[in-house]
Amino acid sequence: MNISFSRTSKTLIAVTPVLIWLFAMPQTQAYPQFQEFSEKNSGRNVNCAMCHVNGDGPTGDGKGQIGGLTKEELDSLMKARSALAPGTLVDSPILNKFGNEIIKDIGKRKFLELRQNPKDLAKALPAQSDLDQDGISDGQEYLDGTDPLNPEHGDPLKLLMANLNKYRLHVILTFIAVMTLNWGIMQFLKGLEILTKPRQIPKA
Ligand SMILES: [Ca+2]
Repeated sequence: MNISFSRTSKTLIAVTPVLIWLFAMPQTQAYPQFQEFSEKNSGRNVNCAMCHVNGDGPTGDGKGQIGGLTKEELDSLMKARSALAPGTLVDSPILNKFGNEIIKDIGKRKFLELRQNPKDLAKALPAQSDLDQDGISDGQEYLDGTDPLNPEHGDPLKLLMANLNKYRLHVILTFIAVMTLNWGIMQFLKGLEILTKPRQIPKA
């Protein structure tokens, strides 16, 4: 009996720190609905890096993953998770700039509601928000499955149209210059033709 009690006590002593750690550690909260929707809607490969620091998501002990966070970062994480209403500046260490912006713009409560209808996340984000300034809104990049933090990454046609719009004055001036040059060359060739054309000597 004594031996059994002793073994039980030793086991409890051994597992207690692990249990304390498990309860003290923030639980991983992953929301794959959004990544799955973006990937399916766009036909592009979308991984967790669209919103998270780590492309493998928040689980693990790597950079930007819960197991590797410092005490200060854990405090920031808990603060970010309590930002239920929109308008709160959050700096979650497991989220990238886009992920933090989503929570700031719509709040954690709304974000959790949108799990039922992840398509509506695009409409919930501010239409003018374009974090990478490539001319394609964050919400549209979410629908397109492109990186909202990389100005080189976007739907090719939309990037072209955005750049044409952005540099329209340059495009117009270049067009005028090309047309003017073309006109000048045509006039030069006409003049050359006149000069080189054999003269018609009138018959006496
Ligand atoms: Ca963009």
